[in-house]
Amino acid sequence: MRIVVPAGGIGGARFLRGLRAVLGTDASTEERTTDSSITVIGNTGDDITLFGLRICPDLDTVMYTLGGGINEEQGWGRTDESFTVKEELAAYGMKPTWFGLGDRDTATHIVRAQMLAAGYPLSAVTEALCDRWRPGVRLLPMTDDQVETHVVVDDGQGRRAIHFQEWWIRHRAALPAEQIVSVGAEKAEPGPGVLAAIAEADAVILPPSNPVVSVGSILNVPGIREAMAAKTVVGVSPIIGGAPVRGMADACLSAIGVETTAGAVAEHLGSDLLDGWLVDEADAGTGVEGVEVRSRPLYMSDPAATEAIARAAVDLAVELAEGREDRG
Ligand code: FO1
Repeated sequence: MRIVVPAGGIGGARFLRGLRAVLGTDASTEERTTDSSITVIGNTGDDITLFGLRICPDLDTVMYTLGGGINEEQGWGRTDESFTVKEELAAYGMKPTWFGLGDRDTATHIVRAQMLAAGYPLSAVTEALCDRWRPGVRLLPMTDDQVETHVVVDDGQGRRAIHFQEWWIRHRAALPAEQIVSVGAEKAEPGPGVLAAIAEADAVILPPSNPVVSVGSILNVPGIREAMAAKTVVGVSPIIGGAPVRGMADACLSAIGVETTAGAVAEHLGSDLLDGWLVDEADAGTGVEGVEVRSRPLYMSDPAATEAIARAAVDLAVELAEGREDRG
C-alpha cells in the first residue's frame, strides 16, 4: 500500500511510528518486509530563522522520532541534549532567549543553513539530513517556498503579528489569537514530489496533528488540498472528549472559531476532503454529514496502542476505497 501522511510535530510523528510498524516499512532493517511505502508531507509553517539558522521543528520532529533521536518525553528536540550554545548566546545578550536551542539540534540547523546558503532547496536539505536518520518514510516538505505561520494578537501593546513559535513557546498560546495566518502560502508551490506522491497514493491518512497549524498549514499550500480530496482520506481525531490530547490545538481552534470537538474538527476539514474519521470512544456519538465516523480508543499510550490506531485507520481507508471503486 502507498500511504501519504500530511504531518506536523509530536502527535503526527508518534502516529507515524505506529503506521510504519503496521506497513512494515521500517527501512532501518535491511530487508523490506513489504512493498508498502509511506510518504510524509511535512509542515514547514512552524519554521523560523534564529541566529542565522533555519529551524524546521515539524520536519525535525518527524525525522528524529522515526530516526530514533527524539527526546521521547518532550516530543521534540534531541535525546541527551545540552544547551551550552543557548547559554553562550544569552551571555552575548542575543535575543530571543525563549527558544530552547539544543547543542545537538544546532548541528542539524547548521547543516540546513549551510545547504540553503549554497542554494539547495529545503527538499534536498531534508533528503540529505534523512540520509543520516533513515526514518523509514519519505519525508517531503510541503513546499520549498517560505511559508510561516504568524499569529495576530492584541495584548494591550496594540494589535500585532508574532511568529507562531513565539506565541507557542514564549506565550504558551495563552495570548488570545485573533487570526492565524500562513504568510506566503498563496504564492507557495507544493514541494517536489508532493503532488505525484498524492496522485500515486492508495490512501491519505491525516494523523492526530494540530488541525490548524500543522495539517491546516499543509492544506493551505495551493494544490495540495484538491489533490488529496481526489483520494480516499481517513483522519484520526486529535481531539478526545473536547480537549486536545497534547499541545494547545484548542487555542488554535478557538482562534479560527472552531469548537474543540472531534465533530467540529471533521466539519472544519470538510466532507469534500474527509471520507473517514476515527474518533475516541468518548466521542462515539459523533456524526459528520458525508463522513464515515468510527469510534475506538485513540490514546497513543504506548507503541502497541499507536499501532492499533494506525491499523484501524488503514483498514477504514481500504474499506472506503473499495466502496469508492464499487460506486465507480
Ligand atoms: N517547544 C517548546 O515548548 N519549547 C521550546 O523551547 C521548543 C524548542 C524547540 C526547538 C526545536 C524544535 O524542533 C522544536 C522546539 N519546540 C519547543 C517544539 C516546537 O515549538 C513545536 O513542536 C512545533 O513547532 C509545534 O508542533
